Amino acid sequence: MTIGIAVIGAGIMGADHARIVAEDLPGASLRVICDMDAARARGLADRLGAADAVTDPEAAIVRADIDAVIVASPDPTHAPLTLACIRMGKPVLCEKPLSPSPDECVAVMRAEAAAGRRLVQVGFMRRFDAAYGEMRRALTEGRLGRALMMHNLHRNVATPAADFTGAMAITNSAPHEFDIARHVLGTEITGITACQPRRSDALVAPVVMVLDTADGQVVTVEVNNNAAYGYDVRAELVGETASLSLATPARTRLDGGLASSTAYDADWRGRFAAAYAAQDRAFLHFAATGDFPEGGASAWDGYAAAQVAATGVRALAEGGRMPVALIAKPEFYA
Ligand code: ISE
Repeated sequence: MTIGIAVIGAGIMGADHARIVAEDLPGASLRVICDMDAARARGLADRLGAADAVTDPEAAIVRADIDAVIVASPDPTHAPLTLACIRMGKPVLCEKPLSPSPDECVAVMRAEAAAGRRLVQVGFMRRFDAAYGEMRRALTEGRLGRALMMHNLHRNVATPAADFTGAMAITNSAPHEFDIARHVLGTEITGITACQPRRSDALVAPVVMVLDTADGQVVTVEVNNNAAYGYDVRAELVGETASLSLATPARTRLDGGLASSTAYDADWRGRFAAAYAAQDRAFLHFAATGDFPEGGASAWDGYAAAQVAATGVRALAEGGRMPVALIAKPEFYA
C-alpha cells in the first residue's frame, strides 16, 4: 500500500521533509508540493519528482490521492491547516509549534477528540534523536538517580528573519526545549521566568529561561538565535547520583597547526538528520496503520509547549516567575 503525501510549505523544513519522503520513505509517494510561491513549489516538485505543485493548501488536503499531509508552512498557519486535515480525516505531521496560540492548540485537540481517533503528530523531532533517547533511558532505568536539573543550550547561527524578536525565540525555537524537557523528565512544566542580556547591536539577544516542573525539578534554557559560530544544541541531565550530557555530535576531529578542532553544522538539518528521518518514518507508519508512534509528540504535547511559550512571553515582558496554567489533560490523550 502506498501512502500519497502532500507537503505544505516549500521553505527550509518543507523542502527537507519533501526530500525525506521522496528519497528515504519506502511506501510513501510524494504527490503534491504546496507553497504560496508557485515557482518555489514547482521548483521543489520538479527536483523531487512530485507530480503537482499548487498554491492552495486546502485544495491539496482534500485531494483523493492524498492520504496524509506534512505541514511546514509559517507558524500561524499550522493550526488552521491541521484542522483542515482533521476535517478530512487525514493524518497530519505538523511542524512545531502546533500553534503559537494555546487556544488554537485546544481547538485542535477538541477537533481531534471529536474525530474519535488520533490524527495529529507534532514535529518535535528531538524525541527521535538517539542521544536524547539515551538520556531518557538513563533516567528511567535509574542510572542517574532522581532527576534534579536539566540544562539546555540552543544556539543558531543567525535568525531566519531580520524582524525576529525575543518573543519569537520563545514561541518558535524554545518549544523544542520545553518539549524535550517534558519528554525526558516525564512531567509538566509549572512555572517560567525569562530574561535577556543586552547586545551591542540591533540583533535579537539570547533569551534565558528558568523552568520549574510538577515534580520539583529545575530546568535552565538558553536560546541564542544569533550565536554566529554554528548550530549548537547541548543538554545535561543532572540526577542525584550521576549526570548525563549529550556528547558533541561532530563525526570527525581535525588535528593540525598545533590545534585540534571539530566542526559545527550550519543549522538543525544536519545535527538532527537521523531524527527527522526516524520521525517521518514513524509518521508514515502512523498514516498507514492508525497506530500513534511510540514516544511521538501529540496535539497535547503541542499544546503544553505552546502554553509554556505563551507564559514565557509574558514572563519576558513583565519579569518574575509566571505559573504555567495547563488545562486538565483530556482523557483522549491519556
Ligand atoms: C528553528 O526555529 C527550528 O525550527 C528548528 O527546528 C530548530 O532546531 C532551530 O534551532 C530553531 O531555531
